Amino acid sequence: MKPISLTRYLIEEQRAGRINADLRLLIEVVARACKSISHSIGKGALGGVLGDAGTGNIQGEAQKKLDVLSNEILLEANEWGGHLAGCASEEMDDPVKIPNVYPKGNFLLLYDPLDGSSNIDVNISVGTIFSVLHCPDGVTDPEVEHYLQKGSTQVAAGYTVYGPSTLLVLTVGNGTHEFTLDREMGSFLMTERDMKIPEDTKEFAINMSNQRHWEPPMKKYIQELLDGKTGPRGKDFNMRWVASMVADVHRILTRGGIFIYPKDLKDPSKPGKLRLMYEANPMSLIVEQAGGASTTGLQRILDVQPTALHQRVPVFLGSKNEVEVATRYHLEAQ
Ligand code: AHM
Ligand code: MG
Repeated sequence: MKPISLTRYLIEEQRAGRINADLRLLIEVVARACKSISHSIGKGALGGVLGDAGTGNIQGEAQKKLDVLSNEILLEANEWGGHLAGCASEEMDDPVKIPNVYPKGNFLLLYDPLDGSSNIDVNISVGTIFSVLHCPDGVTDPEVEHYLQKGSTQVAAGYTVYGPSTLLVLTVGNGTHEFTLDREMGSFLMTERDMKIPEDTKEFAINMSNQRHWEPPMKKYIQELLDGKTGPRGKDFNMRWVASMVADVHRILTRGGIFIYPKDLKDPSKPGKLRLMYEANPMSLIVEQAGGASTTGLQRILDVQPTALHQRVPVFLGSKNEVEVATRYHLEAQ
């Protein structure tokens, strides 16, 4: 049977009353922008888009040309559609207001335009992550405080992977579904409905080079996995680390695993590397909708009350039973 298109999926969700026309349009526009990003990335060195932009973002990270380009593509695609009240990005210090020449809608869009950007220049998968929130009632010019909503209030979340094929994984709160870009047709087609993360796993993803900086519960947890058959699980574990969260999370959605980016003591001022609002929250909704779990090591990520737009959090997500053990060790050490 021919797979259904993203457009048809969204229309069916609208008919079922799970999304409204504005949210459908918003997701279509984000998907269209991601196609354009995919196209630019696909050109590689021939498109003159590789390398550093020579600028930095609010987090002091050097921006790649493709970070800047992807951010612009998403901004331009979304600002005139009439479905957004505002948007915020990893690459911009402050949220962007919708220019007064365009109508405003009721949604807030947050995104990491190009996640895993250290991988761009070496031709390894990267992606876009996005989160959609309601703009609070009566607010027409949203400020930072209006974006600081718990992840559990997200109305949609998704990511793309620009890899051997371009994928879009999406949830509107009714399961997690995968769409693959048909490059000839130019449309996303559903290639997996209701993705499910196995509860148990034999695979973990973590940057092991930080091991000496970890806190004791983190060291204890990973040591158990490394002990393999002679450890408490009685089985050997495999390790994978792409260093693109989109690719690591996609592997976990496909065949299970636990992904961890913990707090470490290398830079005690940082409570983790990944950003809550446009990395951890959307990925957590996607993972929970696929039957997995996601915590900071101490609490469910979707329950964290954000205090800043670019706030960082530790992230433990994936196969439920392993996330539970790692979280228990951290809670016991409190
Ligand atoms: P980015 O948004 O600046 O690309 O950073 C986030 C990325 C994640 O995709 C990935 O999981 C992590 O950083 C890799 O970090 P490290 O290089 O420390 O292994
Ligand atoms: Mg990122």
